[in-house]
Amino acid sequence: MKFKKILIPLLLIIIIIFIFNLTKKEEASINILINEEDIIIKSEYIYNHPETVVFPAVVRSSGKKPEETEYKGIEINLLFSSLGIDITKMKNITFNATDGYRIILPLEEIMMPRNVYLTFERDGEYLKSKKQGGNGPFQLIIRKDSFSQRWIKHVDEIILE
Ligand SMILES: Nc1nc2c(c(=O)[nH]1)N[C@H]1C(S)=C(S)[C@@H](COP(=O)(O)O)O[C@H]1N2
Ligand SMILES: [Mo]
Repeated sequence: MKFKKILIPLLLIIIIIFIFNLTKKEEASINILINEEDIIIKSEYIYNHPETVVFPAVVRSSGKKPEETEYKGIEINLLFSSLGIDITKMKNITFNATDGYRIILPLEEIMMPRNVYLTFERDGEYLKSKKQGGNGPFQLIIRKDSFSQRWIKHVDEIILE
């Protein structure tokens, strides 16, 4: 009988924790690796960065019609320069995602103005994580590449070499 009494409150607590975990905005961060050095960039730094911009993009997702959207993010080379990272000495930049997806971009492509963006908002809403069914919390968008194979979702690590 005593067991029954605690069972219901216990179940309620479990359900509340479960819902809380599904809806809370995750404290996302991105790791930047340069010559063994590991720099952790908190999401707030990117969200509040003075260089963030909103730009139009056409999203092509498998099994769906192309969608005209607006993304908000920061041009990746401006992010690097604001962190005091000189990328001109690098050759390739690797972007890793939490699902194991990876793309490597040559420096020339990164240096192209208004091309490669690290984004965190789509149509005014924060990008949801993979767990929450979204493309975020961070997605790389290459504007001059209309095919979206390289629009890497869930980016969590950038390796400069
Ligand atoms: N992290 C991650 N990003 C990714 C992918 C992926 O599997 N994982 N697939 C790519 C491919 S092949 C395409 S076409 C676009 C859109 O993928 P979707 O059709 O799954 O939305 O995301 C790209 N970015
Ligand atoms: Mo694809």
